[in-house]
Amino acid sequence: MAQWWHNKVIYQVYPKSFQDSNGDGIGDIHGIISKLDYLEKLGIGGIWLSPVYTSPQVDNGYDISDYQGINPDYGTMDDMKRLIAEADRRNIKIIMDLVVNHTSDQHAWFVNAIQSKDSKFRDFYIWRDGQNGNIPNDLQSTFSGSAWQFSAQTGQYFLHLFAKEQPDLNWQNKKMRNSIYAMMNFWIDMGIGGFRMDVIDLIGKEPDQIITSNGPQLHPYLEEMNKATFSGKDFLSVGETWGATPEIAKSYSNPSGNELSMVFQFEHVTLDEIPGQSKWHTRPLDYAKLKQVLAKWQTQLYQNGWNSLFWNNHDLPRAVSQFGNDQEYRVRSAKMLAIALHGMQGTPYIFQGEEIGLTNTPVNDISEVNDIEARNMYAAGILQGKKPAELIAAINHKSRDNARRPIPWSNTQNGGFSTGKPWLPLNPQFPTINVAAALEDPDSVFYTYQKLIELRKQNPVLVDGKFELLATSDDIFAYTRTLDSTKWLVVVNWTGTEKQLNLPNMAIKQVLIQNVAHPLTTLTNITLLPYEAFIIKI
Ligand code: TEU
Ligand code: CA
Repeated sequence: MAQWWHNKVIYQVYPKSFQDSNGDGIGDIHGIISKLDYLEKLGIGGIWLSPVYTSPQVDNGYDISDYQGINPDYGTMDDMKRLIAEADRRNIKIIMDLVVNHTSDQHAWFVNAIQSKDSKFRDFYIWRDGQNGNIPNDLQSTFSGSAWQFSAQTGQYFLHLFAKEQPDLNWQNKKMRNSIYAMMNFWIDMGIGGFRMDVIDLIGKEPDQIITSNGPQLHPYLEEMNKATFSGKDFLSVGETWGATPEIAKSYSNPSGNELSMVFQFEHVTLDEIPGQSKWHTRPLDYAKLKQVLAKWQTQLYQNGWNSLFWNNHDLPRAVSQFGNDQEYRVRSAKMLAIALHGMQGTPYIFQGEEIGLTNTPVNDISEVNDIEARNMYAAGILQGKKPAELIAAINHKSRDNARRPIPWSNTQNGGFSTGKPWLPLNPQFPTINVAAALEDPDSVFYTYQKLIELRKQNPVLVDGKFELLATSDDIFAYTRTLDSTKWLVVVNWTGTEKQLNLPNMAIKQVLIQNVAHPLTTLTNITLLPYEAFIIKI
């Protein structure tokens, strides 16, 4: 069955860094509303809104203390209702971030649960006795160190797979699950268009068996959630699932639709990480492997599931810095990445700033680093005797702050993000890389995204066409999409050097989009320019 997100593109807003409306240096809901016309111009069909709920902001809102309240820094519930209505008027749906693997330690449930073993919310969280006066077991937190935190009030430990201020909810408790479903229905009834489900593949965990992702109860819980909340509604659900394989992704997103609409898988964005080590230990990207992974997901989910397509988000380095060239070929390689991704089957996601080719922002010192994940890694590294320079290099390469710098809207003070002091300084390149400059330049990255979004709306071949990888040298990614008698060809040179393309002879019927002015008359034995990319009808 065709769903609205099949031919639409979703745009991720990280509220803290999008647009500040009152000069406190923090982005807010009014700010988002003021930019809806811009997003409408881009052509998107939905906004994935990173958390705006009440939160002490230990992890920028991924630590929620009230699921039915709005963080005062961002606005009020009335502002939120207005955002939903104003977006709706522009045919844009709001997709809320749903963080239900854990809450904040300031959530009323946890504040009560930590007091006593008899608290009626005790079992909403995961408590264990120590082993011989030590932690219960070796489970590690994603943000460094043990996943167990001792609580003096009762002499037990609680589980936190992220920061110690983010205690994990106990999904084995049916009352807890029902409270979550009631909260979800509160938002669904308010008229939102979907949920992006934070680390949803962890909810079936079995901590005593050291099982975190893909636990035995994961799919039963999701089926139960689906029935209790969005089932039968025109509602997008996208799971964040670091542990998904294509097989697992099919069970989440198969067309019978009793779990989720789609999931985010991370295989293609973690290829630069050395297997078995943390994300900070990297190796050069292998382009042959990259296209093999992309092709595998395209082929395996065809008619059996639905892909999410993305290069970056608020947890990852910026796309053009990670996969393209953020210097000489910034604009061309950013367009190349857009074309490579938006030609494929699935729902594309754009992370704020990606549409203007925004780059990473290197730092020199840990004092410039905000993110808890990077700060904890640095502290742990120093304790282990690692050199600051080595740790800072890793941070510049992979830290989440790269994505979280405020959006430069113009070349004016603070890039037009705020009249006050931004909570995190802007990328110093804002005088040249900014939204106003992109809108003025008909050759900017923005208009490539705008055109790709429009092509998807207008052409069913981009939505339903079968994907086929073509044989080329490793540095070239070439594939076709075929629907009935329509066939489109996507060709991408991943690299910053010229490459020979040698495809079998085929007639070029129409050039749909390209990122360099390169007249194309044949595809046999031609030279692709650095980062050249195009889509043509054949
Ligand atoms: O991310 C899940 C997650 O595992 C990340 O912490 C990831 O390992 C890391 O950031 C990779 O760089 C989600 C949210 O997207 C993230 O922002 C939250 O910090 C995390 O969950 C906890 O809620
Ligand atoms: Ca503000």
